[in-house]
Amino acid sequence: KDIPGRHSYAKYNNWEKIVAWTEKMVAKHPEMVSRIKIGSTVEDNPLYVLKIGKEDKRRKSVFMDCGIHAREWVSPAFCQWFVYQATKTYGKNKIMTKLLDQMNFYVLPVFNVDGYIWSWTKNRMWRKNRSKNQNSKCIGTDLNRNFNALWNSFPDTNNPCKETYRGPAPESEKETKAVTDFIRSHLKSIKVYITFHSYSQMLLFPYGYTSKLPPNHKDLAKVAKITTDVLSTQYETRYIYGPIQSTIYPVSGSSVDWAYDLGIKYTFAFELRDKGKFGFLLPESQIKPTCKETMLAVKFIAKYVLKH
Ligand code: ING
Ligand code: ZN
Repeated sequence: KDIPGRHSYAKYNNWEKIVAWTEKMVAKHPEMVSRIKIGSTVEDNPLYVLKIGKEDKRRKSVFMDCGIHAREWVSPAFCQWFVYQATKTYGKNKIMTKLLDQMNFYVLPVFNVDGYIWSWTKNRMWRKNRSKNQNSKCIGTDLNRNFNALWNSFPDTNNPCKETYRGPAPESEKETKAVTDFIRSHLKSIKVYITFHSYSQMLLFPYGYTSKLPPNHKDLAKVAKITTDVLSTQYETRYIYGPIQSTIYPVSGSSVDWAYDLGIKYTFAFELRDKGKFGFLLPESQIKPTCKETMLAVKFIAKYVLKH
């Protein structure tokens, strides 16, 4: 299972391996998995979403993205694990079977493909995408500041040399535009949006751009509480949860706030392991444990929304 040079769920896989893996998943489960090219990146790499579930337009669906920030490698690892486990346990695990019988999952395993490649080849700590900026030598936009959610309201994001540069306009980046177009065109079915970051062990929900609480705050807080409890049942990993602004920091232009304001009532961001000991450089030995506990959490959220 863990052969050197091959794709492995217990290892970090480079972009080339992830692409080959998407093909393999479709070939292995043609009745359940399909690959949709939702756009391409600045450097002309494809943006692939894997759709898991059976064809049915009326279904509810969950949209998940991983790897919006290049260096957060455990995040794409989770998206791969999710697809693998979903297909493997369908028909065996009661909850997964029920979920896939009634919902579709759209999984974008790597959102920021160019940045991910850069973090593998040139700079392990790269965060942004790789687009050129006018009148600046600095490269890249922070895709999680590039969404149309009170975009540019915090002044620290308008310097192209900063890690949190918001880009020249909302959805200025090809990657952001591909994802927002896809979500808008599937909005009828998408009931849950989840984005995966690392690290900090937090479960975050709107808002980041204001200290105001969203209309269904109580419900979100309840779901988040149970979700973090469920997550901790696997290895006793502790997560904190709460609105982005008061739990982590004020952020404008984030994907979670954008998806929420678009009308998706359940939008969450996971900050996966750890709490800073290894940070972005989470050892490969922690990939599987991280994925297993996170899987429980995601299944709970999906199950909850299916019922409500
Ligand atoms: N943290 C996130 C960031 O973009 C976050 C925190 C998540 C903010 C979701 C807003 C919405 O700053 C990391 N580590 O990237
Ligand atoms: Zn991040």
